[in-house]
Amino acid sequence: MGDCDGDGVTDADEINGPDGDPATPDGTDSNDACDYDVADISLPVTSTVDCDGDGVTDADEINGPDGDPNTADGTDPNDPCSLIHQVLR
Ligand SMILES: [Ca+2]
Ligand SMILES: [Ca+2]
Ligand SMILES: [Ca+2]
Ligand SMILES: [Ca+2]
Repeated sequence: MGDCDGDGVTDADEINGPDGDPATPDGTDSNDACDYDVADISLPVTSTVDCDGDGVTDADEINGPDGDPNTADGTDPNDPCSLIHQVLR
């Protein structure tokens, strides 16, 4: 399973979209690290983009402090007001 843009969503999931059908326009761009469905992320994010411009990379926002995108310790990569707040713990 490739993830060409490193946004944590496999190319297949990006192209097929939530309904698994590549013929419907619900997919995301498998070559755009800022275009993805947060719910479809299954791999650690490896891109270095900061899509919402809050100064925290999408990788840090989605992976969270434990580096695992499957745990709910990350922040919203599309919300510039949602930052990593591990210092508050
Ligand atoms: Ca991807
Ligand atoms: Ca993408
Ligand atoms: Ca960010
Ligand atoms: Ca954010």
